[in-house]
Amino acid sequence: MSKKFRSGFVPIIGRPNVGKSTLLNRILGRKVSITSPKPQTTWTNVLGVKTREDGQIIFVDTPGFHNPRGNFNTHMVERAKESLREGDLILHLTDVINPFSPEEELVIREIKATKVLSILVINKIDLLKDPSQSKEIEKVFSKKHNYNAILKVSALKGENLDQLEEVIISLLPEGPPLFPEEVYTDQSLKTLAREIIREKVFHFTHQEVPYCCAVVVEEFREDPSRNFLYIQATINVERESQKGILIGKGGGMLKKIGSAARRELEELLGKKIYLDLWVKVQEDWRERDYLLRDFGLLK
Ligand SMILES: Nc1nc2c(ncn2[C@@H]2O[C@H](COP(=O)(O)OP(=O)(O)OP(=O)(O)O)[C@@H](O)[C@H]2O)c(=O)[nH]1
Ligand SMILES: [Mg+2]
Repeated sequence: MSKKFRSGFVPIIGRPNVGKSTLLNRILGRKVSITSPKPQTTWTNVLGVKTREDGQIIFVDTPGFHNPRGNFNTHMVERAKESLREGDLILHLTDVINPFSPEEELVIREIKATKVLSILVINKIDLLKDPSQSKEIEKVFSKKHNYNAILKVSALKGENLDQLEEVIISLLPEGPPLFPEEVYTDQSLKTLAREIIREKVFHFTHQEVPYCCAVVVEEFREDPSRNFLYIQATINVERESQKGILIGKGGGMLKKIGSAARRELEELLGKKIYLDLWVKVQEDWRERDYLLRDFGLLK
């Protein structure tokens, strides 16, 4: 007898920087969500759909869970909470670097409040010299919450991810696919372009600067006859001083960001791209909801 098809929403939740976006990309085998060594890289929920013979997992990558200060961060954490309420199964991602941080308590409190099934995923096991070190993490977490499963993985190296997929499928409800087989995200190419530019801003700038850069793609025009894409984007910063840093000496910084983003987008989209980047000051945009809406960071 053939097995029944299973499907459902699976939010990936965890404190900043534990590897949520890396995990999603690795499972899907393509980049849908940007990553960086800096915390709070993901700003909005990103859907990633994995369709298999026996089921469809609709992952929701979320902004890192933290105690928010300020308007924009409050919205970010709210998006993560929303995804939990809509989930059929929660992946709580932690890592071996800082598993006992107070932010974990915030995550566990939210998971408990939903009463939804949950899996604890301990990531970055490639960093452990002695694999038994993760036993202590397992012990502590299993006392805090009654997880339906606990798994150790390396999202970066792809370790144990097949097993994780099997466990996820087994815990999803029976149901039909919710997306056509060929769909792997709900994100438009225009939004992907915005995110890749933002990733390069995270890569090349430091301290508070990457957190003050809202990228808006103003034009996204295809020329099918020449297999060519014209993208014009603005990086909105909060202060004149940040504008100076982003443009850099002789425009050097903006050039670095632009060419790294263009190269990656050309690879991802398989097209030649002309990327036209601008920088603009929008004072305190993080505090103003109307600007967050304009920038596509708030519904
Ligand atoms: N060594 C190691 N590093 C990892 C692993 N998974 C992710 N990383 C690294 O951890 C850092 C953070 O990864 P992200 O995927 O951006 O983390 P995130 O949880 O999405 O972070 P936020 O979006 O900021 O909440 C990056 O430098 C990744 O390369 C892993 O399994 N092993
Ligand atoms: Mg992320």
